[in-house]
Amino acid sequence: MYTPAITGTGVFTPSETVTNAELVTAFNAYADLYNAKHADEIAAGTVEAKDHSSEEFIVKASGIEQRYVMVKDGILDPTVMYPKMRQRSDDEPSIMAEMALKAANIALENAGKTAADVGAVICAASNLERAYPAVAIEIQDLLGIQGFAFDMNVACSSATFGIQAAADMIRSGSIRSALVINPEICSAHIEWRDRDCHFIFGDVATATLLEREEDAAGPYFAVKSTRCATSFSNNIRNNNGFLRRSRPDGMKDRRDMQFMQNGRKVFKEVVPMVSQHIMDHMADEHLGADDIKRLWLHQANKSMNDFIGKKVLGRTPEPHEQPNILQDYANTSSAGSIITFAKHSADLKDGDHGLICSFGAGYSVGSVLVEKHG
Ligand code: CO8
Repeated sequence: MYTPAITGTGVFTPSETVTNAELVTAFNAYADLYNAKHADEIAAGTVEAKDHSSEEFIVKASGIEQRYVMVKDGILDPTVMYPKMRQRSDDEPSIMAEMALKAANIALENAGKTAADVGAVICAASNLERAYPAVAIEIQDLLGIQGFAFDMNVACSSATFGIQAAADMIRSGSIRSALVINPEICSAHIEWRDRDCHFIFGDVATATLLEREEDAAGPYFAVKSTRCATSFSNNIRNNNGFLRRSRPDGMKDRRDMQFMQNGRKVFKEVVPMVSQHIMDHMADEHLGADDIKRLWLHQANKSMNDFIGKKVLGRTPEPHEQPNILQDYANTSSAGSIITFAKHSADLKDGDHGLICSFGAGYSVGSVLVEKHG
């Protein structure tokens, strides 16, 4: 048995941002157009008028101040309200592979390694731009990596489930190393025309290089153990899929083809589930709250993280003990906890323990307990 270690991480941040102010202006213009168009039905009570969104609500309810997006064109146009992406030919890199490549190269450089040192690629994300061939195999090809690659999807928990898969393979000796990559284009999946969720998501790609501990070329985080759990819930759901054309209303622009959630229920049900999951994981490793130097939590909602941190540590965490990046990035689905880890882990000292935890649709929750070396 070998000890797996996180030896490098990379974050690719898109160049375009959408601020809350821009978002709310566009949404309110869209709502006004919609209400004018449906004035008669609204007056007759057969159609519900759309209320305005507000910056104050967004910051108070979520902690989000802005988000990065791959393509801004269209998102803020009240007659469009989705990112207008260019059609790519089958002979050029897909957009997910392109952003994955950027994150992967940063992770490799960060670890002092090259593609020749990598044995497998896992593309783990909440949305994959096609069914096949696997995006992971395209990334493998573009990087020139030997071995194998596959895609996996556990929504917001894709990164930690991917890390568990890679860590288990390294531990058993079936591979020496793997890149777990999380390219998330949430902007193409959310419903920008729904004020309940139009502010939630952003785009990014993260990459995590896992190797055998003895192969690390610099400081690293040994993966002490991982823990994954799922429990079925319809509270975060998307009904798009390959059966869509075969349904009675075919390709109609139906609301349930984009991200849907019952946010209040998610909040109430997921916070205790995640807190217990982390506490059980720590107890099994004989670690108390004082033994954990840092929590790198999934970045969906600031209050959610505040509740989880307080429950797990038994006190209000200091900001450096449980850093957030959602104010800048919004919810980037599976990538959120990895961005936080990548940006807020270099200062940990030899022997310090920390825990990465993601959670979301499924429901799903995954935790990775790490120990700093070097
Ligand atoms: N502006 C002004 N008012 C608003 C707005 C807005 N934009 N939106 C809602 N309101 C109103 C509501 O209508 C409501 O009005 P009323 O009281 O009259 O009914 C009032 O404000 C309060 O609304 P909520 O109860 O919904 O407000 P909350 O305080 O609960 O906050 C949140 C809403 C932020 C959604 C919160 O519930 C939350 O964060 N919940 C957890 C969500 C979460 O973590 N979800 C995980 C999803 S991510 C995931 O799992 C990955 C899925 C796959 C990835 C998809 C990629 C795109």
